[in-house]
Amino acid sequence: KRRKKRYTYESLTETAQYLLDRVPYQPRIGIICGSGMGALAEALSEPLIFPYEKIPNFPVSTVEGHVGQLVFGYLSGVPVVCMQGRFHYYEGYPLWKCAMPVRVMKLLGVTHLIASNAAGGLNKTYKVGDVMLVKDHINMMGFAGNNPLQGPNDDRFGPRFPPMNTAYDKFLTQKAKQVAVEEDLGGMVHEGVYTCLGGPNFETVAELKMLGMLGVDAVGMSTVHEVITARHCGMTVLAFSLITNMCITDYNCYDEANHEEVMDVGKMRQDVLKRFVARIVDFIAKE
Ligand code: R1P
Repeated sequence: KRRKKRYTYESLTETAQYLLDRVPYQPRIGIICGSGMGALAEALSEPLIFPYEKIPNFPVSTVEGHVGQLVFGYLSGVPVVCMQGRFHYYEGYPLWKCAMPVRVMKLLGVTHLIASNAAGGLNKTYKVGDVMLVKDHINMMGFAGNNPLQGPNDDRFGPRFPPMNTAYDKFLTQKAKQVAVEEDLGGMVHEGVYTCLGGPNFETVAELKMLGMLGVDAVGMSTVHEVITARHCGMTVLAFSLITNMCITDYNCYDEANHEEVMDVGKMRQDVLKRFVARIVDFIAKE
């Protein structure tokens, strides 16, 4: 049997319905856990867990540090759904497939997306363990014509040509910054520009120098396609990067980026991030 090329509105509705038939409420907020940050989902009370392989039409996670399950539950008393494991382009999935859970969230009733990621700090003022609230992104893969919205547009999700200048909700980002400072996250809180590269290799020195010149503050391999998809279907977005390593832009430095370090920093910061996300959820619910 040939696999369907793309998800349709109908097939994603089927996926959402499968979940709604098994969860006695509609989640309001969707949370995506970055590498090593899966513990964010452990903060949910009364968790209902769905491994991706059990959910109709869902891809499966193949990366270490991404468990691969949807967790429904309550955070700060608010019904939420958490992706404990996301999909990356380098796993072999096209961008529209990587971002499909966002559309499922929309069909579940989610209005706000909180996307987290582990990223390399390019801005020299950043330190490992810092949090960067994403104020904007540069869609490098989009420059080359690779975009999750590529292909026929279904107006039931959103318009053919969605604007992106207001992708990251300014009000929510300011609030999150305030919360991060109040919670004394233990590191510094920044606002900056994120970019997503295809991966899976980490960047060369020349690539990082170029990105720095373009105004990029943190580099990763996710989030951008999720945010584009979320904004396309009218969701309010907050995104943050945990700086898990500093980008090496010096040819005389022989340190090397590695995924273990990325996950370790995620784990190290998991408790503060849990509190941080719980407070943001509380704020959104009361907004
Ligand atoms: C590299 O260590 C991995 O960590 C980041 C990068 O994108 C890459 O997948 O993961 P998340 O963006 O999923 O947090």
